[in-house]
Amino acid sequence: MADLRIFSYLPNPRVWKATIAARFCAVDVEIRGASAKELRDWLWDYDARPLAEHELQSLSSLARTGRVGLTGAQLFKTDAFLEAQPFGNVPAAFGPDGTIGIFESNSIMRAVARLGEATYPLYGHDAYEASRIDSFLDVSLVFARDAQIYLLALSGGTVDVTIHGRAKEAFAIYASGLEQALSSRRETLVGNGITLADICFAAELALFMNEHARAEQLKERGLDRILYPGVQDEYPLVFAHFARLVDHEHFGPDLKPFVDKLLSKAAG
Ligand SMILES: N[C@@H](CCC(=O)N[C@@H](CS)C(=O)NCC(=O)O)C(=O)O
Repeated sequence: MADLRIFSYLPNPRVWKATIAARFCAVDVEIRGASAKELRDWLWDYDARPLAEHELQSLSSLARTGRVGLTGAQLFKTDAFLEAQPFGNVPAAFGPDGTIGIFESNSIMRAVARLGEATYPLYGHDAYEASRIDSFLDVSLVFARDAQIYLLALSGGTVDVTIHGRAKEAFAIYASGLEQALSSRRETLVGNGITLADICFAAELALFMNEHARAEQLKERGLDRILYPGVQDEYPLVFAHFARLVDHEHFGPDLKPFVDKLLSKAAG
């Protein structure tokens, strides 16, 4: 049995926070899921699985309306799922027997680091380093909130100047802080090795690169690209760090194909 099971729509950079961490510290993580569209016909449960046509009818009492990302969709979330996952979101992680639910991708990644701490110190060497890592995870979540609103609006075709402006400001604050943190010739955000702070950063920036696939829509609405072609010169250390991480053997399997695909859209 895996150390941790994660259920999510796939591919999802938030899930990669955990799978990248798992490669560093040799934790066995099982991933279950399918595309966001297909998850509408899945049972949302520790034992998540696709539902057969006849089950979709008989389980209609479980149908709950999605609110974030899957807005308005009827999702079949069991009572046990909601007991373990009170906010009902994915990625949703579970301990081995499914009773303990862990939610929020940063916390799921922390669970992996704690389970594998004897193998690799992804969560720092002491209370001070761990807390500095938490500082980066907290600011990442603040950025991620505005980024999520922006990306969902882009995918739903509802982006406007206010949503765009908030995301632009959030990115500027996030990237400036990271640029500052990397400025004294540091190769990682905390201490001397890769930690959860770097993994979270790489996954969040990869997720934000979904903007590259929406350039046409932004143009139509007279909005600029937040990740415009010159953004690398504005935050050179941030983008150099990102490039290093994407090429890393434990990040590459998840991030490289995804990032390369989005970069080719940006160029096209
Ligand atoms: N901050 C959360 C975001 C999770 C989230 O918002 N998930 C959305 C999809 S993007 C969801 O599961 N929605 C299900 C619903 O609305 O019922 C994380 O990092 O895990």
